[in-house]
Amino acid sequence: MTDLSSFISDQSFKTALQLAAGDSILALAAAAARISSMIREPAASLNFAAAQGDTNADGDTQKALDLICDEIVAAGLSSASVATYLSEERAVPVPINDDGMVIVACDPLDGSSNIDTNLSIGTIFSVLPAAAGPLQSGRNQLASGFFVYGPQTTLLLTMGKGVHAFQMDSSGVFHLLNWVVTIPLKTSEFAINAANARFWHAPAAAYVADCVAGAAGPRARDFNMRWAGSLVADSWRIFRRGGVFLYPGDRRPGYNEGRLRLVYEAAPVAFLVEQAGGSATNGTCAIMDIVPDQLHQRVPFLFGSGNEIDEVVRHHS
Ligand code: FDP
Repeated sequence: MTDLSSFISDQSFKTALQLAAGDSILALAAAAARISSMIREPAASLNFAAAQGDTNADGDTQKALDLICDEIVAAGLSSASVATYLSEERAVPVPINDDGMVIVACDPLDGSSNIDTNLSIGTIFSVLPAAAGPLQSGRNQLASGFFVYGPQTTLLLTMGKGVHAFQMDSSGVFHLLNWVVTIPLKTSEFAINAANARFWHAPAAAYVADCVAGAAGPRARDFNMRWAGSLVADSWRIFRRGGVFLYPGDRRPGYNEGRLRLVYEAAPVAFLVEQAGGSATNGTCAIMDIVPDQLHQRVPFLFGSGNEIDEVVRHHS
């Protein structure tokens, strides 16, 4: 089986930027292996879920594990050609190496409200050229991916030539899976936090109403709903069997632009989604085309099977 290190060597990267991106992916994989083994330690999980009393730049309460994972990722990146680390847990960009070639943007622990429920959590990352500064369009990404710490520890990775899936073995090595990662165009499964239905704007409300109406409604078929409440878990399922994920903006205070962060959540997942043949939008614009104004800005995030995202976009136009 091909391991991640051989897989990256096999890409025959030539430019310093490509080599730096490859090194940063290996550094992230080493950090993910550490995180994965740490969260499997007995008796630790409840402490990991303890709130630290602080909030991050976006107002979320930080858990102990959020901060530990952030430290592990930042420390791991110091050995790679990384100029700057952008993290959900840090208010401002963190300089790493003066001569680093790339920026790594990261949500070190996505789905942290699931830590003490033994559901999948993960680490999301985006690798960007350092020369263009911290606020760049997702189209500039050299690589992106996410690790899932679930029943298996896995990685979905793109470097702009399709999406590749890896699974970690017991010694912390990631092995390439024999899986052509493509998101089917058609699906009958959607994911949204339906508890917010009364706050949704008309396009999301209308799309979901059509799905819920099922065979008797305008879509003329029955739909199923899944919501893990962990972006990495919901995303993995969509890469595996199709579906749509919707976190639209809504009328709750602070949720005008939804909940998910553009730079280190939506853009890296959108890069994977497009590379797997799916679509990712804020309703009117491809996520990959949005240039951030701020490091921690939120974005309505609607992605998944192409035909359904077309339908979602139709409701926005
Ligand atoms: P979490 O706050 O637990 O880290 O990234 C934010 C996120 O989880 C996503 O993983 C998840 O999709 C979403 O928030 C869940 O939001 P709701 O609790 O509003 O459903």
